[in-house]
Amino acid sequence: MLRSLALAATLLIPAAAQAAVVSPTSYMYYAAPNSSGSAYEDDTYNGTLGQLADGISATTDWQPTDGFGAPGPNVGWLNVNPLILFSFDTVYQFSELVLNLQDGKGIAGVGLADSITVNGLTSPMLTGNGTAFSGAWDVTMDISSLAPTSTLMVEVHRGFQWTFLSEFTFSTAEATAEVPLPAGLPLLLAGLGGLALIRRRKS
Ligand SMILES: [Ca+2]
Ligand SMILES: [Ca+2]
Repeated sequence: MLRSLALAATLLIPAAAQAAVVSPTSYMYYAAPNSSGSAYEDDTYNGTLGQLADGISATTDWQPTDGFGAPGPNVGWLNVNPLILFSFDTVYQFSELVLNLQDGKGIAGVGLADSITVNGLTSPMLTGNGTAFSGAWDVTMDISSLAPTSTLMVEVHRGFQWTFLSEFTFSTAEATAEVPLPAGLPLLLAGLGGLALIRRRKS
């Protein structure tokens, strides 16, 4: 019976151990975007969620989408490090942060950040997307060494006057919230029942 239990448990583990994207339930600014006299705002932010966690990343240079007052996907900060607190529905063991930002090579003062700090953990220097000016860029940061938490304080260390960000995507090592016990329990019981039946037939 112990071996059957171990086998059933093994069969269940792959479904419970897959990495998963978790969305924050809210975020707030400790360093607000530049909204005075510019259009580079968090256009859908309602005090809880907005453009930084809506699943939409910028795919081009910011100028056609955000320039001249257009409500594009980017949120811009001028001469300050973006500082944002993200909150989640429960405690997670996070594994990865993917940040979409503009690598503008300093054109019009817009450029890649130097590094990112998450709950005190600082990334290596960001290297950007080569020598050509091509706008949007995803950078991936390993945050698997952080202690399990339900809040992440993110500081983006600016490299130029303007820092343009469009999306934060957080992943967890284990999809604990995706496999609730009521869904897993019947599977376990069915597995144990089937194994017991096989054993009975063999003997
Ligand atoms: Ca977005
Ligand atoms: Ca915007």
